[in-house]
Amino acid sequence: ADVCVGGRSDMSLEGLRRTFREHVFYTQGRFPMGASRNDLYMALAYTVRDQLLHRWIRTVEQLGREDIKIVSYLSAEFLLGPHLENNLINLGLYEDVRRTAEEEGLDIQVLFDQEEEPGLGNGGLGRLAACYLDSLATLEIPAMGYGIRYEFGIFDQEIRDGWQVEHTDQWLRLGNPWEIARPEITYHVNFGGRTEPYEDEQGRYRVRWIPYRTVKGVAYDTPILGYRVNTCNLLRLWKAEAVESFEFEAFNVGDYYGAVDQKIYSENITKVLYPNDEPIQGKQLRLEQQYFFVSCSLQDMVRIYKLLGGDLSRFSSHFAIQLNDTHPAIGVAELMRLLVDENGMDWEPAWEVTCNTFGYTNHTLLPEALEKWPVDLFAGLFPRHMEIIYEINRRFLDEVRNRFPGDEDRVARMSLIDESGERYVRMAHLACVGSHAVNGVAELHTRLLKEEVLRDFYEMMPEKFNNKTNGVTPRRFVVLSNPGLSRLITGKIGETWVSRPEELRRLEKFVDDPAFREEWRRVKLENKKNLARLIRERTGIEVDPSSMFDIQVKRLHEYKRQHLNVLHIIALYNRIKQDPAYDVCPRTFIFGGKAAPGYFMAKRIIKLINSVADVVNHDSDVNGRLKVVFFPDFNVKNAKFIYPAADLSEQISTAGKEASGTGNMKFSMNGALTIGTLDGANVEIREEVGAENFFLFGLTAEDVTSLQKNGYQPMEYYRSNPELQAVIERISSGYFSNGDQELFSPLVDSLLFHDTFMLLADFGAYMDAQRQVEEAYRDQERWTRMSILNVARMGKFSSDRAIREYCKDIWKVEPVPVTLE
Ligand code: DL6
Repeated sequence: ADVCVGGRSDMSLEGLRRTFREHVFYTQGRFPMGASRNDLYMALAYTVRDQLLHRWIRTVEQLGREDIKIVSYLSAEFLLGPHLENNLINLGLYEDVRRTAEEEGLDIQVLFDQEEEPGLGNGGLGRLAACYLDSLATLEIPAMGYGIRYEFGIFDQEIRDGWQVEHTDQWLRLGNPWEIARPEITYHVNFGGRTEPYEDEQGRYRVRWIPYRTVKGVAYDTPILGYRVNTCNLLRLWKAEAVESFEFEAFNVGDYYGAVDQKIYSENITKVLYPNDEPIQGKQLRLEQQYFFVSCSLQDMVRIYKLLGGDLSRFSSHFAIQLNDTHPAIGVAELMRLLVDENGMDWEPAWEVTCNTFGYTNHTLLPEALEKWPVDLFAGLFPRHMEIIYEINRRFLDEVRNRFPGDEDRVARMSLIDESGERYVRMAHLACVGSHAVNGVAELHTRLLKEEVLRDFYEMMPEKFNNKTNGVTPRRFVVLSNPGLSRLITGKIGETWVSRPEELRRLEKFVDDPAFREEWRRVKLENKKNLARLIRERTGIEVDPSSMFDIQVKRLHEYKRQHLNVLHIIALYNRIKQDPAYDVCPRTFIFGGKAAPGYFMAKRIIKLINSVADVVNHDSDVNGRLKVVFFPDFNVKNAKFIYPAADLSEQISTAGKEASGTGNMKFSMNGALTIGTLDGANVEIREEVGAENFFLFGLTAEDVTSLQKNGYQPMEYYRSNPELQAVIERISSGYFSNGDQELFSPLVDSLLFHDTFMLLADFGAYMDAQRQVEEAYRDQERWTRMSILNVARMGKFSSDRAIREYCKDIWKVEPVPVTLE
């Protein structure tokens, strides 16, 4: 502690000012006058990081106790978003630093804008991991996140001529002040080659792996501070590098270019984040990424545990490892390899340790997203793991046969190897078998997992299954994003709601207070003006902040049905064209989200949105009453302007397809009302906020299944609904594509002849629900009331609640408060 007093951990304003100046000079090498915006941002980031390090070191000391259990969150994605503002809030320094910066003539917002976001995730799954890190630290749970330090995160999206254009995300270009490289923490990760049996000193049968190639993983650590606590956990991301000895070997025999090739090949492993929503089956590099980070992480845990003098047979009492989807599921085989091959344990105790250590969270029901790897590819890269998986499978299928004698169909369905055609390793089955807990991410999703996707597993081991409805952090998504609303709430009920959002319920008693409602609307209007400004800057489109902001931001996917939203817009447009005096409620439709670069239909939906925008926004009959905007490059950084500005949140996926959704929670926490289907967490949001404060429409998951079974005919819906016909006709006539009838024909054909996601079946109900939205919005007093009740009743969806449930039911861990002295 002495080192820190009066040093860079001095939290007084004078101390912070001094540290900042020192960083401008000594870290960035600038006189204040010559400092660029980036220099100033870096200096402020280092000043804040100094505060974190102090807490971090104290936290790590706690982690070094053998009697403490640590959560290890293994995730191929962490979609963190910018750190600076969040850390200032969590430290309680935001206001002081903002004011001090102002006194120094600096606009802190400009410095926030300077920060490159670490976009190390695709969407919901990666952002969930980031919310969970925030909550783990806030709840003072000793925890580590383990993942991949992608050199290029999720691509930057530009909209050019209405189409998505992808650009490499060079987030590390100007340096990353939040990470600390740990070149001394490295592990070797092997690939390929063969295995060889041998006898150990005790004469026991053993296997060794003789790999073909080896890559080195280097640790990069990022501190994750909790809200107003001293706990500062660790996010450890791995970067792949060449193993020096290999390079030198090649170099010494004169093969200089061979040596360089080897280096490039090794570094490729952590080069780029793969998009989801694209088939990944053949992508060897993706499988290498998964094994690479899992192996480094498990080796790290084993090293830490041994350092503490732990006995590996008790490994699961020190580490609870959560598999964030199946991406790290190979960890089950890798931990077995480390315990059995590398540490001489026998199979049975090693298996017990493994199962007690792992928990598995499933995040998708879509069959195409369930990972499976061709056996040849898998065995070629991981010959030893393949053997281990065969052995796990052999023992597991014996159990299945014991429990269900004569049921060979079931055995084939449950096998870790899919042998129905080309042979595949089923990663979800490996994760289920090797974990003591399996969870879905919303009640409906967990139920469907039990009834459908993992039904056989549920029947055999029901005790493993449980639900953990997702949550989001109110720090980033309310306090940071919506300071106006946060001030208003705190003014009424005090600030404890930030860490105990169930207290938001106390807002309910102000719901009929006209002055409070007035203030509520004023805050929303300010947020809408801010977003309107940003929209003008980014797209050149002028929007009216007094119109209803109807927003759908999320990854582009057919099951999320952005195109259903477009059908509604075109229907309203048609009504205006038919009767320019039609009394439409003025609305601004805002879309945002990235499409996987190889996802043809999703990219065409973006083009359709922009094409409809071009026509609607410039039509004099519409006269500005409807506006359509595609907000480019939706990410965590600009999300903070979007959620707080929404009046209406579009959560319109086909029932049974969205595992949970988390955007739905972020909108509602910021006072938007939801129009949505009974899908994912929408079901629970509606239960919480009250059916009367939620615009429900559409088929249920059961309806979807039975329609599918009975032969769904989209044409029937088309024929019986003239308004729908007119909408489709508008598109296929080339009206939105300068007469080009081909441009959108793949979309139209897919709707009319397949309509896998049942837009046509839901169109009528969606139009009706939108009419109710319009009616409610016209009565601003009623709308405000509904909005307040949404915020007041969203406490359940804090990630703190979700993490408390994981701690109690799955990880069996307790808070360990950290003191600074
Ligand atoms: O659980 C987080 C998030 C859910 O909210 C979304 O509903 C779900 O689609 C998403 N799943 C994925 C699956 N990717 N893979 N594999 O991103 O998880």
